[in-house]
Amino acid sequence: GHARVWWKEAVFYQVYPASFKDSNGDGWGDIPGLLEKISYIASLGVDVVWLSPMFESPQLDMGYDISDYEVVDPSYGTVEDVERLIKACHDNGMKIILDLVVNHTSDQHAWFKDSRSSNDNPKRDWYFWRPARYDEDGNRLPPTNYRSYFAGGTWTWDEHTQEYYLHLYDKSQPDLNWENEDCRKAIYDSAMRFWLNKGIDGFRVDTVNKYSKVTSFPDAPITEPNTFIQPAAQFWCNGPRIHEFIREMNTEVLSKYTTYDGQPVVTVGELSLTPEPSGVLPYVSARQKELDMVFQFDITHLGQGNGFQDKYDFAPWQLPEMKEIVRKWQTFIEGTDGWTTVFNENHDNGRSVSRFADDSPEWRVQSAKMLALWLVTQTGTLFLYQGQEIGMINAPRSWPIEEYKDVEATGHYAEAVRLAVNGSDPTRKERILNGLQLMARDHARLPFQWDATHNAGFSTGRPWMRVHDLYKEINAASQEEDPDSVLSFYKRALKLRKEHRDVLVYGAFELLDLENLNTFMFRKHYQDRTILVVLNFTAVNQKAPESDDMGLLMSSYPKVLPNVLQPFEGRVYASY
Ligand code: TEU
Repeated sequence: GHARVWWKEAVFYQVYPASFKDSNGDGWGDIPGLLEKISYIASLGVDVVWLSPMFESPQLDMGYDISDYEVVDPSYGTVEDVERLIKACHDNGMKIILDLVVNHTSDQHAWFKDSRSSNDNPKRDWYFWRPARYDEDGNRLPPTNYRSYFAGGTWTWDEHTQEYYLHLYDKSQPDLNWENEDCRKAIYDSAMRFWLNKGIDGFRVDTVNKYSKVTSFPDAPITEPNTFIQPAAQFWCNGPRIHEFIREMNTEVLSKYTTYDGQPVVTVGELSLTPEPSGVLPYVSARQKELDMVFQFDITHLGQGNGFQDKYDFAPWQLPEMKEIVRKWQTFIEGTDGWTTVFNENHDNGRSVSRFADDSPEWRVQSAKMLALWLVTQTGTLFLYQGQEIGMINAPRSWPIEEYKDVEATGHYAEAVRLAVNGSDPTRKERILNGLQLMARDHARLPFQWDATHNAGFSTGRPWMRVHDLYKEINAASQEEDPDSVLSFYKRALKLRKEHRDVLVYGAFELLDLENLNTFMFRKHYQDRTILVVLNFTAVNQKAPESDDMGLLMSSYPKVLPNVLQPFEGRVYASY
């Protein structure tokens, strides 16, 4: 079996601070607001708070563009506020981790300002600068043809020093050059030790597999017609020195710190673009001393089109595909010293009820409960995203595109309009809009729905993102008092996970009935104990499975029918 460690059994709760709770009426969530809600978070049965970036930032990518790691953005509060937050979490028996965003900085970071100031500045080499190329007609071309995440290429021209710099994300997010040792040391001091010394318990590590690139930067083969920029992840993801860099970060920094209660600090890295277990395992194998665990994103890619360009071109999927994904990442750690994570929401994705089940008024509550059982019964460390516990759903489809604020959404939409207008893909605008309505990152960033008062109790001012039309129907206050609410159900489900942690957190996963398009069934095994999980992913009755000698532990319906699974019903049985 797997070694027992605190963070394997812990439930993590992600807070996206801009959208959680505003204390000063400027329409933007803040740390004092979050402090008011610490007892709410603790009451859920959560063990660790993961706080998304609150560092100084121009906010072009919502704080994932950091201009000073050691300063808290004034819109969120002060370093002292965060110190108070760390203490409040600990006083409530919870740990707290921060986001570590060190693949890139903001172009407003002092390091980048120095780097771009002259070709021979000592920090020139802290970022990737390359000369232009020229075609036969003498037109200037970027060093390579790589496509970036938010539409557009990965190189931006700098007039002043007459070179291009690399950015995998927005042009305001230049990539740091991890090849440079001084740069790595500065990262460890400023982004890591500064906060570890203040008592945080670990990090969620942003884009961790992109620190090492193929620095000769060859052109990518042309796989997408009609465009200069091409997918090129093979040259900037999981690069040649990646494991060396992460191991160094671990030995030099992380291994020297403990949590407030004297245990090893925790890391969870983001591992996009690594679809095979053989590529993921080295990052999380305990003896490698790199990361404790990673997010692998197959599950949130369900419904997304291929590659970056078509991410929002919705691709229909069926339940067996989801089952295969779950099986793959549930079982890949068997017989290894690695670990896995369980999640289906974060700040980069649409809401799970809207994407994986049914967010209509008739079924959204049942859908949220069924998805809760799906999560809490899986092996690995569980991550919940704010609002998931009250069944928050996507923004209404009737909202105009102007309500979408995210740099990725606006980039993809503008590109779709361009390709539609120039005739190369006439229906693209409608298709991408449809995809954004389902999968845009904006959906998760709507203000938290606290209660039925003005602005859902999020802010007394004008919220930076529009409040969901349904906040009077879906909010935490009304659910607190209702034993049948999604919130009350989540609390019970998290308790169930803790009580049956041997089987639910550590057990072996066995998928049943892969081909079934309507129900998702699996068993969990631990020694001689078995748990059976049965989930109806449709809005109609399904046949309940044989569960002969097993006892019902929990159902998402108040009244369980013997041979029938009701719409979106979930059930958990145990053999002990
Ligand atoms: O995202 C990293 C990333 O590359 C993707 O997994 C993610 O899906 C993103 O939405 C791109 O489509 C992280 C952060 O979670 C994200 O919010 C930031 O925009 C990004 O890094 C850049 O820092």
